[in-house]
Amino acid sequence: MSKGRFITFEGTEGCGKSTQVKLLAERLKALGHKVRVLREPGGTPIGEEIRHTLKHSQQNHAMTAEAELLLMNASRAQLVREIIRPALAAGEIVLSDRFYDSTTAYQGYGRELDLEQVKSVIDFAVGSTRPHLTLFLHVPAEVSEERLRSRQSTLPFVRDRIEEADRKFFERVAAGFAAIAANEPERIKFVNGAQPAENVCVRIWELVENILPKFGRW
Ligand code: Z5A
Repeated sequence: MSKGRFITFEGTEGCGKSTQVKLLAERLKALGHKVRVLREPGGTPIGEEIRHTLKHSQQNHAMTAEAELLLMNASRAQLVREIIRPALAAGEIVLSDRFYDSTTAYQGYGRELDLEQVKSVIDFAVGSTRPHLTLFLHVPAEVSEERLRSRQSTLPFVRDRIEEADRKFFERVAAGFAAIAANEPERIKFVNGAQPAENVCVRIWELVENILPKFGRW
């Protein structure tokens, strides 16, 4: 087993993942841990190009669900081998803003691809590299919509193909996350993301502390 720890953050858009990844990284670094912060899709030069193709490229309008599934996992296969495995082997704590549960939720439940085929593609991309802990930040749809509205009002508009999906798609994604979390209660911990960010951070710390290696006893 590798010496490091791998923690992933999951949930619907605007659930507060990026905010909590940042807060947790700061806390871990202050305690002397070496921390690696990643996001998906992306996280490597190749992955960031794939991210652009998936989200913002002017040429992506005709993308099929199958191509989307494979591109998400091409980015992931690169990230696992280029960054995650070496970082874990070196004893780092790797925090990723999304990982393969997002594929199951978005491409499996959301795009309604066959869940067994989705699982096969994920297994091929990640092999034995699995999170030690996954924090599933749950927020009601109205909360997430309100947060995204207020963030958008402060930023210039950037087209995002995935956000162009209809409301039913995002409802299936949210239901998918709930089903995924219920299936794997040992790994995936439910966190109420609708609370103030400081409270969410306290709950996350309680869960993370349990899986941290004690210094000198790796
Ligand atoms: N995707 C996929 O389809 N398949 C896959 O396998 C993978 C991904 C890996 C990535 O988009 C897209 O790719 C995503 C899923 C899909 N698509 N969609 N739609 P992204 O990386 O651009 O964005 P995101 O992952 O969806 O996250 P986000 O929208 O940036 O939200 P967040 O990171 O969860 O939240 P945040 O940025 O921390 O917070 C959002 C706002 O709320 C912000 O203004 C905060 O200041 C505020 N906030 C945060 N926490 C709180 C609390 N507790 N109270 C009040 N306000 C808060």
